[in-house]
Amino acid sequence: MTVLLVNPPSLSGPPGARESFISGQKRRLTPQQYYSLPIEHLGLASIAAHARSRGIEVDVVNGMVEGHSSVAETWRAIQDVARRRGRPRLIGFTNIDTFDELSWLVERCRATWDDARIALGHNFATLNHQRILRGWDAIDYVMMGEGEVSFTLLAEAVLNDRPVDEVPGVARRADDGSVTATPQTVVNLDELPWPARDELPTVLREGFAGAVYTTRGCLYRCTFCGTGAVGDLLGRDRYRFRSVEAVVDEIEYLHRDFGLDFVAISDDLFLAKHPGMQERAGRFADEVLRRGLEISFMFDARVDAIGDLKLLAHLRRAGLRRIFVGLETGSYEQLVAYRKRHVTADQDPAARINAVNELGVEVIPGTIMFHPTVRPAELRQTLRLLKATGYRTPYKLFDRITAYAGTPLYHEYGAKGLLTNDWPIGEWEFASPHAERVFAEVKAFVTGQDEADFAAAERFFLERVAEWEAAEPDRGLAHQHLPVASTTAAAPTTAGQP
Ligand code: B12
Ligand code: SF4
Repeated sequence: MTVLLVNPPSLSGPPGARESFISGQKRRLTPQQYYSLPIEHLGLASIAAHARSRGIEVDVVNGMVEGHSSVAETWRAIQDVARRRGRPRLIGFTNIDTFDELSWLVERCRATWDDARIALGHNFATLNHQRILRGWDAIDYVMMGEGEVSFTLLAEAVLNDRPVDEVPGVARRADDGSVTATPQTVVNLDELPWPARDELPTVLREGFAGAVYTTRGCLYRCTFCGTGAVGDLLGRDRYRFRSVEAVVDEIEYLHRDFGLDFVAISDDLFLAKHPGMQERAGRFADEVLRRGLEISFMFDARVDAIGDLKLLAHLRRAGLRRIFVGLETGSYEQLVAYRKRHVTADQDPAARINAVNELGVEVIPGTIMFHPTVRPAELRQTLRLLKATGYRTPYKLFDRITAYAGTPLYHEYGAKGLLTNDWPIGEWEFASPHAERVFAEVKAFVTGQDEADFAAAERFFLERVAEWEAAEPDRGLAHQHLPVASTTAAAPTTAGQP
């Protein structure tokens, strides 16, 4: 009898030439780029730790970290656990954008162990629990929001043949066929055990990063973001944080027991412009320095949170090497459309990036090059921001926005008739055939080469954009774009910018 948690493999590449997540990342990125990428599943690891602390045996099969290159391989790994541990009674799946892989695995589990209970958690499941429970009979429960307490209580109920109707945060089909959900409990993050680190040795061996979380949720509501949408669904008070001391204790433990010398802080929003969050980041640096911890780290921040260079210099002294910044787009109007107002109309994010780079801290850009109504001038401006960071991978030249089911963006595209397929991921088409052509040609150029070179891809990209401009000039749209900073070149950094 066992309890299992499963992350599907998240394959990439075209049908017929599928590759594992790890191989895909290694093909697209240099080791200098992916060393800071955290690929452990901290969510499943945290649920496993909590359940184990209550005496429940939990196994985790993470097809992504185990480097599976087919769902069949993940299925074999699940069967191996069942052979060793016994017939599973409860299987919990997680998913960001792998619903098709997950459905395939769920069908196998259901056909093999017809009395096992099958649950699904994470943002996508939370936001789409109604549709999932109505459409997929093999899935018994959708776990809403954070899973540590709810999954542990569910496991206790299932293993002891008790009813689950009192378990918090569980959506399920009621006897009359309707979907019903129990409210979630809000956990105190400092009371949770640290995540189980079963996957960390593999992650480090493959050259990726170990991670800690220090906050949950987000104060903002960008239209494309699952975190913001879940915050809205479950209540606006979902932004919470751990104490700085507890976080540094955990990092110290990872450094001591796993030899970790770099840690990715995997919060959606480690640093916000709110004075309390700026002060907390300063205390974090104080604590790392006070303990003399020889560790470097990165975190995610918004553009509006990286204005205080004194604070960033202090964090740099404590070990800050990279900041992931969701720049999104060079168009101010588009930032407003995404509800991502991290600059005012007269501010240039490139100026902030340059200032951060000059401190010796790399900026890893989150950019969205293409969306349904993108215009040539926006493509140029987004490229300018991308280049200001100094981060070079040609794959960034054909990023396109994803309309995750359940997000405001998905509903907006649906209402505007832009979706060509609405499940499991919202697929959309371009308003202009020129945009479609630029996107397709740049993608074919980059993916058609074994070792794609950024400079060549950039030239190709700009030539295609120029052709589009010649065929369909932008008239009167210049005001749309963010102003150009006086310095736009990326400063060299000490960490060996790729
Ligand atoms: C690290 C990370 C990654 C890593 C590892 C992913 C992973 N498997 O966790 C990598 C780099 C691989 C990655 C890739 C992607 N990511 Co990512 N990632 C993150 C990040 C920054 C941290 C994750 C984390 O550690 N969270 C902390 C842990 C404790 O929380 P958690 O994982 O959410 O789990 C809790 C609950 O969700 C829930 N839960 C989760 N699963 C389950 C399952 C069960 C059974 C139960 C009961 C509960 C449950 O309980 C957990 C404990 O409370 C998050 C942002 C964030 N802060 O969450 C984005 C985030 C999850 N990623 C996101 C995206 C979009 C992606 C990509 C699609 C990006 C891309 N275009 O390629 C890919 C998809 C990869 C894949 N197929 O899995 C989005 C998802 C948006 C959405 N609609 O849900 C997020 C939220 C960022 C954002 N704000 O937009 N990502
Ligand atoms: S600031 Fe980041 S995490 Fe928060 S809603 Fe926007 S994209 Fe999502």
